[in-house]
Amino acid sequence: MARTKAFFQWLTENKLGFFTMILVSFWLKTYVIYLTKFNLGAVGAMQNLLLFFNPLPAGLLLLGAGLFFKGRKSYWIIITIDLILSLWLFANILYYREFSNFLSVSIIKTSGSTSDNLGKSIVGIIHATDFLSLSDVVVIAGLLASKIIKYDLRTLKIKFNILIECLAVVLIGLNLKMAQKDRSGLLTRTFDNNYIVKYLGINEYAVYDSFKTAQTSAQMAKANVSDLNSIQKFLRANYVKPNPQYTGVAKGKNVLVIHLESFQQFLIGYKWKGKAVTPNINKLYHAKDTLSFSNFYNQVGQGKTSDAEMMLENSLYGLQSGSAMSSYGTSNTFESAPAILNQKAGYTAAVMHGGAGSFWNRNNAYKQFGYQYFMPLSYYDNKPDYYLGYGIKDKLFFEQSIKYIERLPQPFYLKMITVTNHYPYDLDKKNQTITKTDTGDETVDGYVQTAHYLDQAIGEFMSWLKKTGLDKKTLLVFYGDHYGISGNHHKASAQLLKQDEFTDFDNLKFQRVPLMFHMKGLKGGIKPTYGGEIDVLPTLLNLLGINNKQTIQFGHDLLSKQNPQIVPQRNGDFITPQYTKVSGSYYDTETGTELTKPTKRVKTKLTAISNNVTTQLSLSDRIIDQNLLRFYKPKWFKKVKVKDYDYNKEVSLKRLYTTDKTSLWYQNGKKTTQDKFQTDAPELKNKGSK
Ligand code: GP9
Ligand code: MN
Repeated sequence: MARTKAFFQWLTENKLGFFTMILVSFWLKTYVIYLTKFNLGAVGAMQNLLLFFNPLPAGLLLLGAGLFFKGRKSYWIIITIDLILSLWLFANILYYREFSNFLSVSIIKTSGSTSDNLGKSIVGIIHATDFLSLSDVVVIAGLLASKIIKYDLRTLKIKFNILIECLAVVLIGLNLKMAQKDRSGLLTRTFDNNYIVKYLGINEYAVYDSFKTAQTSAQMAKANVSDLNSIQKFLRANYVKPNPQYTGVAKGKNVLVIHLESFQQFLIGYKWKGKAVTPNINKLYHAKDTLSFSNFYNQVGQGKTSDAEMMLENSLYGLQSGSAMSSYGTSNTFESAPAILNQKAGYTAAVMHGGAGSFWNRNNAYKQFGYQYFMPLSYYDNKPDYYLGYGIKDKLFFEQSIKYIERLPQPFYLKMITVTNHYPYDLDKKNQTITKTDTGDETVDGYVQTAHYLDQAIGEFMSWLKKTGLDKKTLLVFYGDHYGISGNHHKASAQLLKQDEFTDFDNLKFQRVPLMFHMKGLKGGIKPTYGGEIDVLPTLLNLLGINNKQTIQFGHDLLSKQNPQIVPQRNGDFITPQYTKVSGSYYDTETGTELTKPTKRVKTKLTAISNNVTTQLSLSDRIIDQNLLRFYKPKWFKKVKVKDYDYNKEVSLKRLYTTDKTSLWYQNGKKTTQDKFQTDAPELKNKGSK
């Protein structure tokens, strides 16, 4: 009893007691808000520990700054700091509720153009419990004003205050170290703001974000229109005419892009224990009305999926480090496929993805790309058994997407991002219909299993397209975004390919991914042209008959006879039909032998290709780093305005569900086509599906 009393006295009459009270309440309140107001997805002991721990070091550092002041001032400065931190928390709770993402400096800066949406959505979404974020400030300030907490006017030793700040810095360092151990590339690859908050905390996120924004604006301030002019000069000099035989063959068709997660080319035709791993995709690859590419490479860097998306829809490269979509997607100007198709040919553009909308900053970047609809995880029914790894399992994803696809006005440009075939390739038992490979490398052996599952999902979706007749009106584009088996598995990769060894050269060849254009009546065939993700947009635009001469794109029509067939990799390596560069060494592409003593003539050629590759990469980087497309104002293209887009589910679905005579639903006699979708997904067994 006496002890409790003494403790209470210490809290209310001692400056350190007061500091401890405010620090602990800030810490615990932040933790409770993490758990209840955000969807940070902490899994495992380490992530949960860091989630609990991370408000403490920042609180200690920031609130501790108030200890340097004297007398009553010190108390009120600490309370003010707490208030600022709490308001930041409060603002994020509201923003998160709507956007599943955290506020960033660029959002706040561009709020002039987004304020309509922000304001509209924030009114009416405040919950009473949101005020928990401010409650401790109010209570403690009240206790102080009503003299229940008494001022302790003694001054703390400066050495002691410095010690507290040092301790905070050490704890922040420790936190960062543990976080990076659990998630390598946390700060450099910029996947998702949720990750930064989960691992490091909401205040550290603010610092990180401000730092990134300052870096970006410094780069942008330097740029002017002449920077763009010199790039345009390079692009004009390297322009090749698209193949006229294919110009407009898919004019007016829907475009349905299917993102095959982590899908490598070697899977096509691959058999395990006598069973084809991807029979449906194999069939598509060989179909007479499919244009397939056998030497098509992924060109992604650290931004993985997001780099693939950046290249496919903008014909701009990803960045040397981090993800362009994450770092620049919120504020940069783009001239992307969805906007081009919308403006030039009246397409409605949509993306469907059964994963978090904030991942790779999609929910912001897609607006700059000009997507009218973005349906992320929140649009999907997510029962406990439906989700795996990064999102809804593919079969369930397709099944649940039907109700949205059939309501899209036609022609549409739709991208569907699958996710089940993602590292670590762990598939739940009931979905396993092929055995794992037996290399003994755990991260490799599940790959055929998830790829097989993805293939089945594609098969189910294809039959729906056929049954509804949508296949006749649609150009399907399939692509693999990047490798599934990284370069750290040489031994297992050799075993999979039944090779004696697996060299760095083999690994570069392993970067091939499928690219297929499939459409009823398309003059197909398997083309050996060397190309990469950067080339998809120019190829697509030619098929759709959209003039592409004025655009700022680094790729070339893959069907063009004059295609230069130089495929840059993000690290400066390259592949051409003749020569390959891997980690600085040159090889003969056909034989794989290293060119140890190239002739002078060959050397000159290699240098020229190398220079072309590095020039392309650095010019593309400049466009993104310095936001150069803001200076690009061709007559035919209107700059995309973020405020024209709203991905709020209710608002979007209301818009989608207004009767549109061009929609599949309308053409099906205003009836759903859901019954035409059949799936063997075990999760839906009791739902009456086959
Ligand atoms: C997540 C998914 C995965 O939404 O697209 O991205 P990745 O890890 O493949 O880059
Ligand atoms: Mn991916």
